[in-house]
Amino acid sequence: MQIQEDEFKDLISGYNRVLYLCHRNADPDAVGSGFALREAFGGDLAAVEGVSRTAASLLRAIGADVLIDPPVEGYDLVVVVDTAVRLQIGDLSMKEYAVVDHHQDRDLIESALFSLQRPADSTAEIVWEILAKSGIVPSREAALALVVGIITDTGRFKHAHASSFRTVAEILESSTIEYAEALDVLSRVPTETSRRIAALRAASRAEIEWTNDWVVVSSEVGAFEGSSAMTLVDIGADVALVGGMHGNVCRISGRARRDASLAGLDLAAIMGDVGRAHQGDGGGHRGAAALEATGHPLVLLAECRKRVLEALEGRRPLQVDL
Ligand SMILES: [Mn+2]
Repeated sequence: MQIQEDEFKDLISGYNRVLYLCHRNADPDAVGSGFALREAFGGDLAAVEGVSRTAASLLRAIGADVLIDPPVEGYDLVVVVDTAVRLQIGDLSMKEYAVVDHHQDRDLIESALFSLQRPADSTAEIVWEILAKSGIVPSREAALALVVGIITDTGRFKHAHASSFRTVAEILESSTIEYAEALDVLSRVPTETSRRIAALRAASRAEIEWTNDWVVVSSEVGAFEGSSAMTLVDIGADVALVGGMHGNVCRISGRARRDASLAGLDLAAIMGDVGRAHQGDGGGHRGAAALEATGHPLVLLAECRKRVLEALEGRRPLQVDL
């Protein structure tokens, strides 16, 4: 059952013990959204396997903790936050769960008790709407967490739509936090040498293919596929695909310039198809998506690259007059 923001409060009040569960390697959008919901409606906050470095920095700033992999049986309801694909929560089996999310995949919501899923730049934006419609004014910690979630999920507003700016303005107006405090949380993230090296390796090993209009780059690294792909787009790729092995699992992250998405490329669909064809799954957004599957990164990268080139073939970058 798909619900609206103003229905969440009534539904959630019907459950005693609620767990807000974030995806694996939870990011600030997941953790911030889960934290604000827990504060507003009660319950516990948890993540699968752990949280990202940026999310850990946010948790320190707001003085909060998350449970890692708690047993879900003790809860009356699990609310899966910022997660659209079952793979992202591992092999957790949940009987009764709800979903609050901004991705476009339908995997998890199909058997959810209720779901609030709509396209938005971040889950934090949806959570803000839930709080507003429920007449709840969040604490400064929750306000800070939501703003940090919006900043990170929009790539520091690089991919933001008007509603993200509007939501941040509303949060700042209704709380005592300053925008600079949110930036402080993010700048506390150490500039990891390993992340920079991964990006440089991705660039030096890159396979570059291009047509008249599009440059598609793929590369293999040992870690930080997502930020490495982002770097490749920053330095000139229209689409970047970066893969690596994590144990027995191959993970591939894709990033695309807005032009490529506007021309019709849907990385979420491609990652989903290629992932499922190799005993895995994938998804995300049109311009930023990932898959986890079985196979050699070079094989899966080649398949993704082929699909990307097919999707872009004959399509020209749109001239958008804004
Ligand atoms: Mn998100």
